[in-house]
Amino acid sequence: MYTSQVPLNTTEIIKKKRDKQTLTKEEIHYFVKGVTEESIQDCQIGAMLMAICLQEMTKEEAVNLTQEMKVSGVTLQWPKEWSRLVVDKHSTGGVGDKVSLVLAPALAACGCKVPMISGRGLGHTGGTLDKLESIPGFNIKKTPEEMKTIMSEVGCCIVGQTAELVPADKKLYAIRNVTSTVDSVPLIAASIISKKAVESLHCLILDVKHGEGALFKEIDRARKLAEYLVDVGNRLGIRTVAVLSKMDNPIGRCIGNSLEVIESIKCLKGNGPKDLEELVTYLGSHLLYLCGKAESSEVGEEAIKDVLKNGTALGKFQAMLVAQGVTTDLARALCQGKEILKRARKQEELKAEAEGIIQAIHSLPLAKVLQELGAGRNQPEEPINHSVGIELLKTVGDKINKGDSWIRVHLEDSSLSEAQKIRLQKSLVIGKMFKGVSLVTDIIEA
Ligand code: IUR
Repeated sequence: MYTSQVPLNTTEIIKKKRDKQTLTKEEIHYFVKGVTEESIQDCQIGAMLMAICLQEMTKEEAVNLTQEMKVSGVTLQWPKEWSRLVVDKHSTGGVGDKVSLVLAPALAACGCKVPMISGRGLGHTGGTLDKLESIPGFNIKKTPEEMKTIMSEVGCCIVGQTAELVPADKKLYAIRNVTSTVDSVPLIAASIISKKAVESLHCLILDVKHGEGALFKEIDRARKLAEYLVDVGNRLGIRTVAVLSKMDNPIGRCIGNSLEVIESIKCLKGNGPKDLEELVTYLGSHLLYLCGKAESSEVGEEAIKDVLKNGTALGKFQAMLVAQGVTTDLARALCQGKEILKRARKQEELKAEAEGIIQAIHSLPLAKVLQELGAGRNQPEEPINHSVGIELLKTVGDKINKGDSWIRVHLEDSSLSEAQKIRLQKSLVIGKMFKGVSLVTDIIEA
C-alpha cells in the first residue's frame, strides 16, 4: 500500500528527475501506473524517459522501476516442483544470432523448463519470433495456460509478448524508440528484466554483445550494462549472470529468417557452425550449473554437447514446433533436413577480389543490405520476407583464392545494386595470418 502526505503529480515527478533527485518507490509506482492505465500523456512519458536518460537512476530506483513494470500485468505461475528448473536466456541482439532456437530445446532436453518470451526484429537485428514464423503454421501466441501445458509436455516454448504481459514496457519501449532514449542503461535493464521476471524464473543468463553489430560497440559500455542487468536481476530474486560476447562477425554462416532456422536444425544435430555451437554450449553449461542441474559448468558443457549429438535436443525442437501449431508431418520433414521452407526466387554470388586468409566479415553492412532487401523491418509490425538472406560460403579463418565465391545472397524480385555489391565486398577483410579467437570475452557474476 502506498501512502503520501502530498497528492502525487506527474509534472512534479518529471521535474524531480529532471533536477537529478531520487524518486521514491511511491513516485515510480504512480508513474508506471499512469503509463499502464494511459492516464498520463505521451509527451509526459517522453519527458520522463529523457530525464531518466540524462540524469540516470540510482540502482534502488532502477529496481523499483523494474518491479513496478513487472507487476503492470500478469505474472506466469508454475507448479511448485518446477521452482528450481525454470530458466531462460536473453541476448541483447546480434546478426545471425539464432542461439535461442537451439538453446531452449537443448535445455529442455537436459530437464529444464524454458518459458521463453521473445521479440521481433527491428532495424538490422533479427528477431527469434520472425525466424520461427518462417515455419508454416508456427504460432507465437499462447495463453499462460497453454504455455504451462507445453512446458509440462515438451519443456520449452518460444512465444511473443501479449497485452497482459508487462503492458508498461510495451508503451515505454514504443516511446523510447521515437525519443532517442533506447540506449539508457536503467531503462534497458528495467525493460529486459521486467519481461524475464514475469516468467517467474529461477535462473537467467544474459548474452551482452559488444562490437560493430551490437547495441553497444565499446566493451566498457557493454560491461556496465551487463553488471547493471546482473545486479537488477538478482535483486528481483532471479539468479542472474551475464556473458560478454563479441558481435563483429555474423554468428554462424547464415543470416535471414528461414536460412537461420535451417542452420539451427543443423546445430541441433551436432553439425552446426563452430561459433554457434560455442555460444550455445557456453551459455547452456553455465545455466545448468547455476540452476543446480550440473555440478560444474564443465559437467554442464558435456550435457549440452550430448543432447546436441544424441538427437534429444532436436526431438524437443520438433515437439515444440508441433505444440505451437506446425503439423506433425511438416515438423518431422523439416527436422529430417528436407527442403520445406520457401526459398527466395533468386540467388546471387560474389567473388573474392584477393587471396589470403579471411580476417573478418563485418556483420553490420551485411545486415543493412538484407534489411533493404526486405529481410528486416524499419517500423514495428511491418511485414518482412522470411526467405531473403545471406549464406557465407567462406568464413573467418578460411583460406580464400581470388575469384572464389564467398557469399550467396538470396533475394526476391530485384537484383543487388552496384552500391550494395560494393558494400558487401568491403565487409570481407582478407589478410595473411589468422589467430583464432573465442567469441566469449568475459562472464559477470553477482
Ligand atoms: N530488448 C528489450 O527487451 N528491451 C530493451 O530495452 C532493449 C532490448 I535496448
